[in-house]
Amino acid sequence: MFTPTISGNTQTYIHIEERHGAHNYHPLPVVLERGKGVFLWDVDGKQYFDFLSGYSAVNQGHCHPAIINTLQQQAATLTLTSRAFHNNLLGEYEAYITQLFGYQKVLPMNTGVEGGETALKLARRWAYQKKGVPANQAIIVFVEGNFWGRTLAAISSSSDPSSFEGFGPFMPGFVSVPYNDLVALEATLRDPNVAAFMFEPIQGEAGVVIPEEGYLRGVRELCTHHNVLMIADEIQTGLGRTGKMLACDHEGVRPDILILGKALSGGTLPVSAVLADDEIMLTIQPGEHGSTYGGNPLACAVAMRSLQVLVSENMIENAERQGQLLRQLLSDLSSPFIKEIRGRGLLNAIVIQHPNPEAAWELCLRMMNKGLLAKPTHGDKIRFAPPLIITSEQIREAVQIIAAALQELS
Ligand code: IF1
Repeated sequence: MFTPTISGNTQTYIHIEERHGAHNYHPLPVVLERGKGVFLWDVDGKQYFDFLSGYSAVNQGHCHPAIINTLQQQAATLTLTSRAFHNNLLGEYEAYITQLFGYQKVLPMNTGVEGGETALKLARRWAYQKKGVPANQAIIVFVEGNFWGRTLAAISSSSDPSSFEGFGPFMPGFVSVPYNDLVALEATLRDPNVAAFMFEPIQGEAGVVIPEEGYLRGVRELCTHHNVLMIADEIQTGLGRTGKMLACDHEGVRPDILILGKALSGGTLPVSAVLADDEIMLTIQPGEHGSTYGGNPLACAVAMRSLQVLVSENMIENAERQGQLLRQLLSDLSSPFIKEIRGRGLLNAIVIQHPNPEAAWELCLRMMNKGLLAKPTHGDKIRFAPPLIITSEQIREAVQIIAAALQELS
């Protein structure tokens, strides 16, 4: 097994974490202390390409100057009022984001999983108040291979034992169908108690699983036909990551409930948002949902700026262009260790084929050694998702690092 050279400095930081922190992660042995654009630097001053982008939370690049400037200005002015009182930025932000995405209302939350929980509460309320589902009988349909967070509801819908094993009992009223299977979905949606179908337009954690052309349109048609809410979890695929503002835009479908997160703050603080029209959103009345930080003025200011720079700096078009270049250059390597290259925009993954089951991890260690950070998902897949500001020259340089690391795989 390849063991990378790790400085004493790096080891010191890692040991402190080992001693005092929960062991709920297994990070690469790198300790980062600075980020700018597509680059990160570790505590020894070594530079890396960031090919994970905080799992798509840093689409705008690390420490984007305009976003940081807004963060600093607002942080020195007013950060939190709670929703017990109004603040001067919430309405402006709500108007901006609802007009940008074409929905009547937004419910601001913080983490992505809170956005998912909020969407499901709205779907259940709508089912009881509008669809006429009997009390406490609402069904939510998910897909196998989903990932939308770590809460008890989120893991109750998971098909991945590492997410749910040992955390039971689980949330009732959740069923799953295979991803990318409209026949199975149609059969399930016939149940009159189904409130909603929640899914990712491209499955991120599952390893950038892209459904067949027409799947999104098929989901839209089936949900409309069966009076079931279509909930799109665009927390990872949204905000330019796949080369469109939303992954749903690749097939021109409009979900009934849209969930955003991650890059909504440009990687500065947790900001999520749930967008829907009045028929759904107004099924929750005052005092029935919320959070301490949801809609705080700091988050509102940063989210508006993060959305503005995505558009004004043409990051979405760049993601499409650079993603095509990245996949082409990876394909041109014709590496015997790459079984598949897949992606949309700058949400990409390679599937590794190698006798050593740890090959993907070893490749990530070798890329780290050469100045590029990426992480395997589900064993043999490596996600390549750099910030959307990356240039063609940087893509070429990064692929050279990937090629050199692949060469070293025995
Ligand atoms: C971790 C994974 C990615 C998400 C989608 C909701 C959420 C996520 C599509 C919840 C969060 C994060 C969680 C993070 C690593 C990362 C991740 F590997 F865990 F699965 F991206 F694929 N919907 N994904 O991807 O958002 O509550 O985290 O803000 O370390 O657990 P959150």
